Amino acid sequence: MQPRAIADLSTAERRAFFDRDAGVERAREDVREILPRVRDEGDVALREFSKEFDDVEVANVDVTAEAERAVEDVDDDTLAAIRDAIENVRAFHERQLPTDWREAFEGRELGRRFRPIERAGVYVPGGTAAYPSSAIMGVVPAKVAGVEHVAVATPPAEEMNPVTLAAIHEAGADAVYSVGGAQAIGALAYGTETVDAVQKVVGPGNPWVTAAKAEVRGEVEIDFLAGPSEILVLADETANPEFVASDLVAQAEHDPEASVVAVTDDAALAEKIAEEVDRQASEREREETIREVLDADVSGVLVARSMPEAVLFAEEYAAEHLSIQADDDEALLDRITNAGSVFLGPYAPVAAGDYGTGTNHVLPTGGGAKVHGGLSVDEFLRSSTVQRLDRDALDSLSDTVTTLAEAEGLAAHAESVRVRLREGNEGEESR
Ligand code: HSO
Ligand code: ZN
Repeated sequence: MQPRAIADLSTAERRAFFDRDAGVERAREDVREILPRVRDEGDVALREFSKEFDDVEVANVDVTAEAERAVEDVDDDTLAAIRDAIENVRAFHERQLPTDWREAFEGRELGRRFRPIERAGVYVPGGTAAYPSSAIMGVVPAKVAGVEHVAVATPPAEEMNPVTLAAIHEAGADAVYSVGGAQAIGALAYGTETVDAVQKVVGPGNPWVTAAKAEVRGEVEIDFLAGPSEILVLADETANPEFVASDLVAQAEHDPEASVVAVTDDAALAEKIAEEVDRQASEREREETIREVLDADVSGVLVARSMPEAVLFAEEYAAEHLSIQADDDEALLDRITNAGSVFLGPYAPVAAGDYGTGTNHVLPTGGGAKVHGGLSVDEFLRSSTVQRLDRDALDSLSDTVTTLAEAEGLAAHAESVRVRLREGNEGEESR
C-alpha cells in the first residue's frame, strides 16, 4: 500500500472514494428477481434460495426455540461478554428515550408524544464471520423503545452459530428465523406462511441485503442503508501509526467490499501507517480479505496539504466510522458534520464501539451519513402532536385560520371555527 497525495488524485480516483457503494447498486438487479419470488411463493422460495445461496436444506425456518436452547451451549465467558455488551447498549439507548411533553403556547396547549411501532424486523448478518454483536445492536434499541414484537432473520447453516443464536435470545428477540440475504428482507417485508410481516426492517448486511432494503423501501419502512463497513481516520503528526493501522486492518477484515482510508497532513506518518498496515495484514488470519480491501481503489492512505484539507475530504466522504487521532481532536470534530459514529483519541478503537461502548454499530454507509444518523431508539418510535384549545385560544387564532381557509377556498374549514365562537355556544366551553 503506497500513500498517495490527495492533490495528485485524478478526478476518477477521487470519485472512487465517494462512490463506494457501487456493489450495492450492482446487486439491485439480482434482488429484483429474488424479492417477487418471496412475495409470491413464500416459504417455498425461502427454502429454495437457502439451498441455492447458502447450500443448506432448511427444515424449519422458525428457529426461535433453538435460539433459547443455544444459551446452554455457549461458554460462561462468552455469555458474560454478551450480557455485558447488552447492558452497555441498553444503558446508552435508554438515555435516548424522548419524553412526552405538553406546553402552553399563548393559551394553546401543544405537545408531542412518542409511541413505539408494534412489529420490527432485525437482520443479523452471517457470511464468513458471525455477528452476535449485530443482533444486540438491532434488538436492544427496539426493545428499549417498547416494540412488542421483534423478529430476527439470520442466514441458515448446517449448524447455526450458537453464539449468534444466544445473543439474539439474550437481547430479547421474540421470533428468530433462519433465512439470510435478500430473501430474508423480502420475508420480513412481505411475510410468508412462517414469517410474520413487520412494519420496519433494520440492520446491516452485504450488498444484496442492502440492495433488498433499498428495493422494499416504500412498501415497508427501513432504517437506512448499512452496507459493507468503512472507516476514515483523520491523523496528525501526533498519531501512533501502529494504532491507526490497526483500525484500518480491523475494518478491512470484515469483507472484501469494505473500504478503509487514513488521511493525514504528515507524509512521514503516512509512510509509517502504510508499512504498518502491510505488516499487520500479514499477521492476520483473514489476510486474504484484508488485502482485497487494501488493494481496492476505495481504500488508501492519503496525504493532505493541511489538516483543513483532510477535514474537507472527510466531510465529503461522510464515513460510517470516523476516527480522529490528532492533538486537537475536538477542534477537528467541530468542523465535521458528516459521520455515522466518531471515535476520539488514541484509545478509542472502532472495535470498542463495534462491541461494547454501548453506541450502535449499525450505521449509514456509502455516504448516507450526510443525511442520516446511526440506529437509535428513534427508529422504532413515531410521534404524535397534540393540541387542546379553550374558547379564548380559538378566538385569538380565528382570524388567521378563517382568513387562510378562505384564501384556500375552503369555507367549511373557516365555518368549523366560527360555529364554536358564535354567541350562544359559550356553554360548550371546554375544560
Ligand atoms: N464494524 C461493523 C460492525 C461489527 N464489527 C460487528 C464487528 N462486528 C460495522 O459497523
Ligand atoms: Zn467491525
